[in-house]
Amino acid sequence: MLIRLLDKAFRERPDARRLPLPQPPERGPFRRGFWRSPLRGPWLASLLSAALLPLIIITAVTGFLSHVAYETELTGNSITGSDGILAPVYRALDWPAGWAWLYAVNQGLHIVAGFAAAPLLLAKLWAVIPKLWERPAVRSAAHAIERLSLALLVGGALFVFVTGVFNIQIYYPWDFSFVPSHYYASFIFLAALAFHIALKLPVMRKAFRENGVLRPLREDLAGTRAEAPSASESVATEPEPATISRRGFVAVVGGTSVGLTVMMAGQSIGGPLRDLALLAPRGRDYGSGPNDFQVNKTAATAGVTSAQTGPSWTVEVTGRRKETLTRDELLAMPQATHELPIACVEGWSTTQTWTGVPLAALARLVGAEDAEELTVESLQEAGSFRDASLNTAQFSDPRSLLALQVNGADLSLDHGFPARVIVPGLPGVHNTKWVATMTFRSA
Ligand SMILES: Nc1nc2c(c(=O)[nH]1)N[C@H]1C(S)=C(S)[C@@H](COP(=O)(O)O)O[C@H]1N2
Ligand SMILES: [Mo]
Repeated sequence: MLIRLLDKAFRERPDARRLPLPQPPERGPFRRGFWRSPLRGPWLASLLSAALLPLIIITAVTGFLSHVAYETELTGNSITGSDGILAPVYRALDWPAGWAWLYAVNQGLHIVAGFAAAPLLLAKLWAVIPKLWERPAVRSAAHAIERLSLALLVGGALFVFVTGVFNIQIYYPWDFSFVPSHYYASFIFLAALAFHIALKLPVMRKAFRENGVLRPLREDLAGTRAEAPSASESVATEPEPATISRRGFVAVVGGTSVGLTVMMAGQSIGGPLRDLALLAPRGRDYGSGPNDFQVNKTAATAGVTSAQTGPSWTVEVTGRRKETLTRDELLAMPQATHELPIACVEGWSTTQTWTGVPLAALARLVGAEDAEELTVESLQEAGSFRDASLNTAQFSDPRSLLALQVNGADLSLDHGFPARVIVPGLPGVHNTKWVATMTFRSA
């Protein structure tokens, strides 16, 4: 409606009545005849979009929830802020202190759905690529707005996907920081997507009405013909004979998506499925014995040496009082054992049996049961790992531990020896390894 009005205004302005200038013949990809695949057209684009949408919704919702769990000091933000539209959801779930496995499931879904969407997204871009080269580049005001929204849509989609994958690989060939850019780019992407859906829903309806939703999948190779060129600029005007049927194309793209789903799910679900996680960036072997499970950053990578973690190690716990405890003193306190997952933002998780001193007992030790915040610092060089910050519900949960042992053995150096934090339901990043200081603060 708005678009139609704009379009009309544009056309009715007197200076918009241009003289027909002689146009040079279009060349290369700008010539519509350059694009020859008979598969391209509104039906294929619509089918891929219909498959993409639920995956994008899952990725978006879990992404916002992950942001809630990750940034424990939420600032004013209308989606994930403490008064944001998602606030009732995580309050109802009693997240993060509630269900221990919640973040593992959330982040598993985020990464699996994101990866599953990738082949569909690339196929969709392939299906509509002639539009990128469309000439004239701008036909009307409406066309200009649509193309601008497409630039934001495609740019946003590629940006969130590429930064997400690079983050999993802990590879940062850029100068901006991942969390805010991935987060804010998703707003641009989703806004452009909402606009795109509103604009294209009629096109999709028409494509499905005219071709049937699944009917073109019944055509064999010989029966594969281009749609009517009038249906869209993406349809070839001079199609070549098909080299793959539509169902063949859909099977390859869908198969790739399912394959990625299985591989990415392997590392979140774990157990025997972990062996399928062929693309897992952290590999699939982590040594042997009770400490044989995924390591995010090794002690060597973090620059933590055995001199720092030797017999002279102590942890400094500060509240109303200050206590300095050796590892033996911690072991002499009452120990608790809980089975809890480490659920990394990268999508992998691993559930182990942890033994150590409840954080609540340490709070009591320094007279800080009523503190509002616990900040945990690592031995790791300042600045190279952010301090974990836990709220009252999180550090008072009886399952929250300063863990000393895992699966009945002492922690290995890579898993945070002499002591590390383990809390239920939070992203792995809050489970600080090689703990040096713990500070309870009141408002
Ligand atoms: N000091 C320190 N603690 C840390 C990290 C780190 O890099 N340095 N990584 C965090 C992240 S992102 C995760 S997912 C978990 C991984 O724990 P693991 O290596 O024992 O599996 O540790 C957390 N604790
Ligand atoms: Mo992590």
